[in-house]
Amino acid sequence: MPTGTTLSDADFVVVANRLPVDLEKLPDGSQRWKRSPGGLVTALEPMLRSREGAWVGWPGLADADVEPLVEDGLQLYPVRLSAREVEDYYEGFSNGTLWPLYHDVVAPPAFHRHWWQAYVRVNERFAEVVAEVASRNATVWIQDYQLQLLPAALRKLRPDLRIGFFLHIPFPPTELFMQLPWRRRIIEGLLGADLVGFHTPGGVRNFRWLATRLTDAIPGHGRTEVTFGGRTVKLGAFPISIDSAALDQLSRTPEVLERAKQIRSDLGEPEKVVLGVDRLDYTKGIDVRLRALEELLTEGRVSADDVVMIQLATPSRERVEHYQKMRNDIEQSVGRINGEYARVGHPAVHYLHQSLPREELAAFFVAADVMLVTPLRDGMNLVAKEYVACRHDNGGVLVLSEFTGAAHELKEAILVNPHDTDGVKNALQVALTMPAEEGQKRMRALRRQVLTHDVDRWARSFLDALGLPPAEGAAS
Ligand code: GDG
Repeated sequence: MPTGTTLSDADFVVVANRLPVDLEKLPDGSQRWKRSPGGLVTALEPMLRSREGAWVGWPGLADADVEPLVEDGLQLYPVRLSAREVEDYYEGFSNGTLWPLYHDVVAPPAFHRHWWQAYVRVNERFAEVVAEVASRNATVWIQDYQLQLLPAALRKLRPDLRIGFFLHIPFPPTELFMQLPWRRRIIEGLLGADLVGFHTPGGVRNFRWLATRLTDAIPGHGRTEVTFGGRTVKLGAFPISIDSAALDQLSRTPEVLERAKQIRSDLGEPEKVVLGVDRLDYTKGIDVRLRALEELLTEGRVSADDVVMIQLATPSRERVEHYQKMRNDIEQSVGRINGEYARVGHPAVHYLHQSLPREELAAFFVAADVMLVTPLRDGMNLVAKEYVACRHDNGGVLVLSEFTGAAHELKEAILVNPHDTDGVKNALQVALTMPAEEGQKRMRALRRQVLTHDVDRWARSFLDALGLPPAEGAAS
């Protein structure tokens, strides 16, 4: 990886569980960096570059001793995690306790004291690294549920810093949060920030209620602040988005359009293509849509001659137990549906447990007549917005779960309750038979929303609320 400039104290620091690059171990034992172009990286990269900012995070490999590095003008500071800490802090407390608890306990969260202790230890380690890296009065933007103790831990070490925190997953209903044995510590951890951001106003309300019940925080003047330890902590809803213009452009390229045609032709030119794209996660409701399709096929309301479903499921958290079980269940359903309804060369469901390049993903979006997004709970769901951004032809129908953050903004989608199988079946049938004119009207409205509310606007509005002035020379 090229190193451009030398390391120096940073005025603007992003902290996330992962760095924007992954460290990989090669078969010969050597290591190399690989870019991991997630949404967050795309969102924050221009901002970080214009401010010569730094990024602090785990490189994705246990027990890796790596020096800070400069990549393309971006300063990267790795935080070391032992194999045990990956198990207890990351797979354990983050993904075995907080993830299910914050997603409406759709899987039962496990509460283990040694997981919690590792979570505390790792959050403190992150605080030490950030305290070293940040210049005097710097702005620090902390991302997500793995680092909820970091705002307070960092403030203790560096009271001069301006600290923002953004939660990418839902902040749960108060009754559910109250199950957490370490509930007060988490809230106090977050109250270390100057601004705590959520995707939706519901998250703000839940947090505010808990802060005033579980800690000494008192309600501030507006509904969007509390006073804690003599400081004002601002709260706000900042619905995240995507780089809509870039995706719109990508979806118009001849390569993507050609590939989309090819996909339809490979599928045997079915009348309708139904698509699902998710990280393979039990919150995403992949089982919900498979069940709906299977019942529609059984009842003869849909024919496998006309309708083909593609489910792209990106591998995720494969060492966590719930994920292994869910994967088996989904693969069994796919097998059962195809066993019953496929013909040789014509599966009813195409299932890909793979991660695809962005261009390929865009081609699938362009090729799909109906996009099924049916999570039981989702902070936002960027896939829904990506589908809309790719439909420059105003084609395609989006079926979207009410329990996603995106449903607050994408009101012209066909909204469904994923717990209501009959409702999902009806919605799928409506989507498959929707007159082109109505579909286009809805898609036009959805595109207006997504193209005017992009990720840049999201980052800007959070940082404005945090009080960070635009970088010198930066476009407003
Ligand atoms: C969390 C919250 C919130 C998926 N497969 C491939 C691929 N993807 C990309 C999608 C999309 C991203 O991954 C997934 O984002 P989501 O928002 O749908 O879901 P989470 O991963 O659960 O994200 C969520 C988000 O944080 C942001 O705050 O919206 O609620 O859970 O961008 O396109 N990308 C590529 N190949 C794939 O195979 N290239």
